[in-house]
Formats: sequence, structure tokens, C-alpha cells
Amino acid sequence: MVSLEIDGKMLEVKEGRTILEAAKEIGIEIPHLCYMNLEEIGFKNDCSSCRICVVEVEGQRRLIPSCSTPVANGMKIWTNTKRVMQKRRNIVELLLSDHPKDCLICGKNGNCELQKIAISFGIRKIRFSGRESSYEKEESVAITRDVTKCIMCRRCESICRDIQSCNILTGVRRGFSAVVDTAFSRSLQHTRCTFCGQCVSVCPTGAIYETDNSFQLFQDIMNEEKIVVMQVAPAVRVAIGEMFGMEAGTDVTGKLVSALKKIGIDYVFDTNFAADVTVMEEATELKYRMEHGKILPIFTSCCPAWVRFLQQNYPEMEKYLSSTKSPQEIFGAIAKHIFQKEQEKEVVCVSLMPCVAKKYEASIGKDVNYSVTTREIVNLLKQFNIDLSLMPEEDFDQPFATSSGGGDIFGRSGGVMEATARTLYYLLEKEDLKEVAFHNLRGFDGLKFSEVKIGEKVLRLAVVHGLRQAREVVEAIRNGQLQIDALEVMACKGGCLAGGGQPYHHGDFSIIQKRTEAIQRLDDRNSIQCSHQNEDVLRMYREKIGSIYGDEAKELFHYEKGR
Ligand code: HC1
Ligand code: SF4
Repeated sequence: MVSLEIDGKMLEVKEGRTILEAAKEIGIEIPHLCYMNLEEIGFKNDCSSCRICVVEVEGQRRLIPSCSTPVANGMKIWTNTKRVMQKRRNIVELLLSDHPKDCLICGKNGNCELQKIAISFGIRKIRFSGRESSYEKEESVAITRDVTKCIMCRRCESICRDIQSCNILTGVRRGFSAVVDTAFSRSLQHTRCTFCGQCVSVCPTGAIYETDNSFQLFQDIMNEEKIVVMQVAPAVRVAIGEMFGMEAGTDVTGKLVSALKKIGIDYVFDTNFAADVTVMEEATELKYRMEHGKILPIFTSCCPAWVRFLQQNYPEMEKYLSSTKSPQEIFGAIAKHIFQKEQEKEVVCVSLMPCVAKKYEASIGKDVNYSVTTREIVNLLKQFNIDLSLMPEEDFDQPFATSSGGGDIFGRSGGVMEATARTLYYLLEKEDLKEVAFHNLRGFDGLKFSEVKIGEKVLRLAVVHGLRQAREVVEAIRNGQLQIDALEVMACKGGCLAGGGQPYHHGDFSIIQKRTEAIQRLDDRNSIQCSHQNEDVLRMYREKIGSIYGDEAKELFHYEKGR
């Protein structure tokens, strides 16, 4: 332990902590913009580029960035001297002097960390003026970039490089013109960007945000000629409450359904129902591959960022991907080919997702018209003056309302594999697993393994989250160093509950943990444990589709010729 003094208070902290972290431990919040630390998933951005976090340290002539300076025994630190306060204010004003002032229509309005600092500094006038940078806005199907708003904090660059190993964004140019951009300023669509949206989830300003589809939804709701059907993804229900002042991990499923109805969505269905369908198809596909000597391991294909990552970086490995569509796309097929037949007006299928890559997936698929993120729907609900916390509870609409615990856990890392294993066991053994919990596939370890004994065979299952680690696993499989039968990959650390469209976590990992626990509670409390026990799913097959992995099912729920 290290002993030191901050603002006259003595404290002891673990060796290796920075001044900023030590101050936080005794309730002193030092303002910062570039720093972010999610050490539980191995993400740290401490490049000290913004220098808003400077402090005075006894014996040091210069002001010191607290985010990157480790504590040392006997240090005496002041976080709020005249010099410190003046310097911080100058920095904020300098940043604002070269920043567009269009907060009212900015993609981060209300969530912007620069805006919050400007508010807390009470800035009414910027003393510096001069040249202002100007760049073209780039709007891809999933992500919009407004480089003019880049403050060079480099969080996006770090997360894209260190956690995702994609290296799409990097600091370019020097001095006044320095910004984070793609190579040759290419549009994201023309890079190997996966649209995972992790850069969106850490960007402190409006430099990177989701491409907004909420106005399109608003217009569709107003159009009497259309029936608007919304499917709600597994991870949204345990996170959206945060933006209405509720504790992270509060399950607001029922309130969300009634709120969506209130703003004019005609039908609200559960993506978790479609997740159960995905399990039925994918487990059967895996069984088929095992029994017919087809290619193994099978790679899950629900996460569009992972699929794009594999297609772009390892096209020779694409053959491992399951041909089963993601729950979003399966629900799209159900909406457009089953539900539509019973309606007189045109059905618009919209997905409410925790993810920005789902916008990309919807744009390349046929059936989901478009996707909105958790944050976008919050804006829409607030426009309608709806406080989610005050809404009554309502059930999803029948007949796509019920899900098993297997469908519920899709939103966390390891969930798709666990749900698939539960059903695969049943398909092969004709009886249910005695213990359906695969504890080894849960939690935040980057790579997780489990085994399931089926007859004489032991199936090896693996789960990975974060694309850097996925890359290592894919290469190990390619090089013959890793032998497994099935692999789940989610691009975002923690799975969809930490997706790029969720309420901002602002570097607080406990938020992600609470969402994870909440998703697990849904599974634990569900009286139906496995997807193959979902009677509504079985009825849909009986009445509308025919057999699982049969001709009609392949037509609707699988990609042609695999992918
Ligand atoms: Fe996901 Fe999925 S779990 S990909 O994370 O397979 O986005 O929540 O909707 O499609 O079900 C996301 C979440 C989501 C799909 C499902
Ligand atoms: Fe990198 Fe993902 Fe952002 Fe693309 S969306 S730039 S892959 S972090």
C-alpha cells in the first residue's frame, strides 16, 4: 500500500493506482475527458491528451496529469489550487473555441461529457477565438462521424485497437489539425470497421454516434396506412431504466411494452421468442453437422459485428459460421412472412436493439425495415412525455411473447452457447439436462470453456467476447492449436448488454455487471428453462413452418448456402 495526502486528507491506496483513482477513493472527483478505465475488461485510456485532470504535486514545478501519474509514498497533492483551476478553465475554453456550438442538434446532446464539463465550469463566454476546423460529416448505415467534434481524447482509437484489434481509427495530422480519423479519411463502410459501436460507447462528444432512425420510426407511427411492429432485444430491458433514473439492472420489460404501445407502436413482440427459434435451428444444424461429418466447429452468427469481422479478416473461415440467422433477422422473417399474411395493411418491422451493428445487419437483410437503439427509443419516449418508471406493466403481444430462460440469456456473453447446449443435449439424448446452468461459460473472462457429455461424446464449447480475443481464437483454430466443437463470439465485452446502443456507462463497469446479473435473474426465474420447451415456438412450427431445419425453416430462418 502507498500512503499519501490529497487536499489535506491522508489516505492509503494500492500500489499502481493513479492520483485520479486515489482521489476518487476518498470522494474527490477530478474532472477529466480523455481518461477512461474499465480494468475488468482490460480497457484503459490514459494518454493524458486533454490535461483537464491536472493537479499540483509538492516539489514539482509543473502541473501533473492525475490520470496517468501513479501514486508514490509521501506524495502531497492539491486538486483545486488557483493554478490548477485556472489551467483547467483555459483548457476547456480552448477546446470549446474549436468546437461547433450546435449542441441543440448534436447526436450526443444531453450525454456529452464536454458539455457537462462546460456546464460545471459555468462557461458563458469563450475568451479565445480564431480558426475553426471543419470536416464533412459521414453517415454510414450504423455510425455517424463528425470529426469536427473530435477532441483527440483517443478513447475510440484505444478501444478499437486494444479491445477489438480492428485499428480503424487513429490520430492523424499534427498541431491544430490533429484529429482521430480513418486511414485516408475513408468512410467506415469502406474500411474493415465491424460497426461494433464500441467507439460510440466511449466517445465523450458528438464525434461518433449512432446513425439515427428514430425520426423514421416517428413518421411510421404517424402513418395510418402502416402497422408498426416492434421487437425488443434481450439486453434492452435491463438497461433502458437507467435513462429514467432507475438503478442499472432494473428489469422494466412490462413497463417498456406499455410505453411502446402508448407512443403508437401497434404490436410489441419479444426478440427472445425469436432467440428460442434461433436455438432450435442452430442446435439442429449443429446436430446435423456432427452426424454428417460436416465442418466443425460451428461459429455462432447472431452478432453482426463478429460476422463482418470474420468475413473481412478471415474469409476462408466463413464456412464455420452457422447458417442460422440472428434472432433479429428470424423475427423479421416471422413478421414479414407469417404475421404480415394476417394483416391488411403493410407491416413495418422495427427492432429495438442495444447495438448499432444491428442497423447494419437490418440494412443487408430483407425483413427488418430498420433498427433503433436503446438510446434512440428513450429520446422518442421522452418526446412523448413518458416516464418509464411510472408506466404500468403490460405483456408482449401474442403469439410471439413467450421465451425460455435460454432465449433470455442471449443478451449476455455465453448465453447463446449455453442455450444451444441445453437444446442440443435434448435433441441428441431425448431427455433434458439435469443441470442446465453452464457456470464456466458465464462471467467476464475473455475466453471461457465448458464441456457437455452426450452419449460417448464429449462436446467442447467455447465462448469469447471482444474481437481481439476472438481473433486469437480464430487463429488458434485455423492453426490447429485449439480443438473445439462450437464457438460463441460476441464483439462487445460482456455481450449485447454492453452494446454500442445502450445507455452510456461513462466508464463505470458496475453498470455492466448489474445488467449481467439482471439478465441471469430472468433465466433463473423463468419456469421454462430451455428453448425446446417453449410451447409457443413449437406451436408456430406445427402450424406455420413444419419441421425444425426443414425446407420452410431453411427458407425463412437460414442464409442461403450457408452464408
Ligand atoms: Fe443481441 Fe441477439 S442477443 S445479438 O446481443 O442474438 O443486439 O440483446 O437482440 O439478433 O436475441 C443484440 C441483444 C439481440 C439478436 C438476440
Ligand atoms: Fe472500431 Fe468498432 Fe468503432 Fe468500427 S465500430 S471503428 S470496429 S470500435
